[in-house]
Amino acid sequence: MRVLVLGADGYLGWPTCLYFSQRGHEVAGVDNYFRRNAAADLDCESLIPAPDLFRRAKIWEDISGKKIKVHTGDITDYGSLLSLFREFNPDAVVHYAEQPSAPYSMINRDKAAFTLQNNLIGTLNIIYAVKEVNPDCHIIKLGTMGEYGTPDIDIEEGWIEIEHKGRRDKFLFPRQSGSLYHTTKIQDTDMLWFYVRTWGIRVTDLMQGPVYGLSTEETDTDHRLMPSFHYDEIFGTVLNRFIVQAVAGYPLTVYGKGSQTRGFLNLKDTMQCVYLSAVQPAEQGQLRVFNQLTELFTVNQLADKVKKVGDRLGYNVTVERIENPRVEKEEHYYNVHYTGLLELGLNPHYLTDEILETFFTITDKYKDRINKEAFFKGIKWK
Ligand code: USQ
Repeated sequence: MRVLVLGADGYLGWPTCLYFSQRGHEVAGVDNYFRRNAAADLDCESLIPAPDLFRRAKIWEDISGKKIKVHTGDITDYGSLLSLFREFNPDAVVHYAEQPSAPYSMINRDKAAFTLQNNLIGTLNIIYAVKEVNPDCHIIKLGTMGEYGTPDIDIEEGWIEIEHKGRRDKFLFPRQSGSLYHTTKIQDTDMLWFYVRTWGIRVTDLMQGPVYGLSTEETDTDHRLMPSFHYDEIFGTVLNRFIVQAVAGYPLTVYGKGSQTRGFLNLKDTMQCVYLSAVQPAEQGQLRVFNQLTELFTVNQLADKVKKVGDRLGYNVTVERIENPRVEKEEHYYNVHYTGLLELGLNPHYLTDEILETFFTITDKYKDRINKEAFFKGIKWK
């Protein structure tokens, strides 16, 4: 397959390029370096000093003999996206090229507007490029479990059958997110569904929970191939933050009561999920939705696990419950269905003490780069 990865410089994008390349596919990656630049502006740079895409592609070629074509480009610029599609003619496009942070989208109006513009126009441009160049191209879109919010009923895998006044129909599962960023993901899903119905394109929308981890088979081959990794309040996800906080001797920042439950997955499993979706594509005229997670945890459970393993390794981990800067339910029902990816062949890496230990060991190598100021700036939802 020819696979185009949009957002190739990111935490998920770069390991995805390697994963497909290692398995014999032709890969092209594009990034506009938004996150690198935003992180530099906001003083919250990646823990791991990742070389730029051109240098990383060269390192990968030297190690594996495999070529990844890389481009610097912004997918909100339709002209350049279209030329890329024409030149590479992908069979599948993996779309990570979004502003991915809930706190970033809540900083102020400008950042909210940027998030809307970047995420929605980017998605629209991909849809148009697919239609114009190859309507058979499979769009694999990173959505988020946060689209559903925390409803008081079971969360189905994308769709729900509703019986109303004696008649039945199938709809997208109701969505009610908790940030402007997550709202743009709902809008993406709606837009994709519109064009699936109207133009018959093929789309897989992956409702992913927070990802953790630092290693994949390919990134482990050389430290210069490791992904960018954020632990700050804006771009870091909760478990990644907790590990770095523990290594730095900073109290784990549990927001509010800490009973918020989310569906988590290992970085290695994100790779599997995206790959399995690509090699077993959606049909034309199908919006296929998977809930992409392997386990449910509350924030408190994660803090307990990190404390237990961290203490055993000699870190003396402390936990602090701080006032929740977000508006979210801290105690809620959460029962999610997530069998679709398992049926495609996902073989999960669950969060064991051993996995946490390895995570501590890798993080510790970079502890001199930890900027404690980045752990908590207090970006409030209101
Ligand atoms: N949390 C804490 N302490 C922290 C950081 C977070 O208690 O220091 C809590 C949050 O309040 C929230 C939960 O942990 O209840 C998850 O927060 P998060 O920052 O790990 O994840 P979130 O902001 O929801 O966003 C992340 C990714 C986003 C992805 C999403 C999946 O940044 O791109 O879409 O995870 S999900 O959460 O399922 O929507």
